[in-house]
Amino acid sequence: MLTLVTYPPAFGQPSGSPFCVKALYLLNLSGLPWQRKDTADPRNWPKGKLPALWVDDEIIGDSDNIRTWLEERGAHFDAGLSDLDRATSRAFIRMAEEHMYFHIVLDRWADKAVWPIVRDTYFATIPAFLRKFISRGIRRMLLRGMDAQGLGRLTAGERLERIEPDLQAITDRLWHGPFLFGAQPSAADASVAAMLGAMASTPGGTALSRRVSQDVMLVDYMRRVQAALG
Ligand SMILES: N[C@@H](CCC(=O)N[C@@H](CS)C(=O)NCC(=O)O)C(=O)O
Repeated sequence: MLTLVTYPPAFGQPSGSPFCVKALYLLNLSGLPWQRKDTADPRNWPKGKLPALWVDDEIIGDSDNIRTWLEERGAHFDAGLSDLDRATSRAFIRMAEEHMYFHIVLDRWADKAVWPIVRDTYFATIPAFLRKFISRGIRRMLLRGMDAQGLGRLTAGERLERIEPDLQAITDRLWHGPFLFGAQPSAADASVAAMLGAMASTPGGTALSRRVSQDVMLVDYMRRVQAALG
């Protein structure tokens, strides 16, 4: 049996981590039977991150490696896509995971009004009297990383302007079909819908969560992916 090690559900999403949601969507798309094991502590898993796929005595870390592992065993996530669409799909996945994702991180970890809600959800298993102390160092390190990456230096307004073309690119594709690359869900939907779901569900009513959750086209799309792969 395949076991997906994942962060627990949060904010109405199947997991607090969009990468875990992506892995869960890919597993459902593969058609293989699997089960989940929830943990809030990533330290003992590959690279200290989640998701991970646990298969007998093998542990595959990283959602990209999980995708490759499933494909090597027969999963066809991009069945029916042309070479051109497969190339575009790759770029959409990178856009989602290497750009959109960091907007979610900043929305959740940098916003002073949102952070206490996120902290009490992500670190719920740590006793309340220790939670602030333990999470403070983790938050400081993460925000330092975002500052070095660059997006952390933008104001919330500048971030919203920066993300808008990504959301437009997704919407442009959705004018042409129910999923990003046609009538059936494919690998890009797993990544993109997971990131959109996380954006929309960030608590505290941030500008980004409002932008995504009030966009009828994106909301309908997330519902379709959830119905097909969730
Ligand atoms: N490239 C990885 C990214 C996974 C990732 O960044 N996971 C985050 C949660 S969204 C994590 O576990 N972070 C824990 C940490 O950095 O300490 C993937 O695709 O699986």
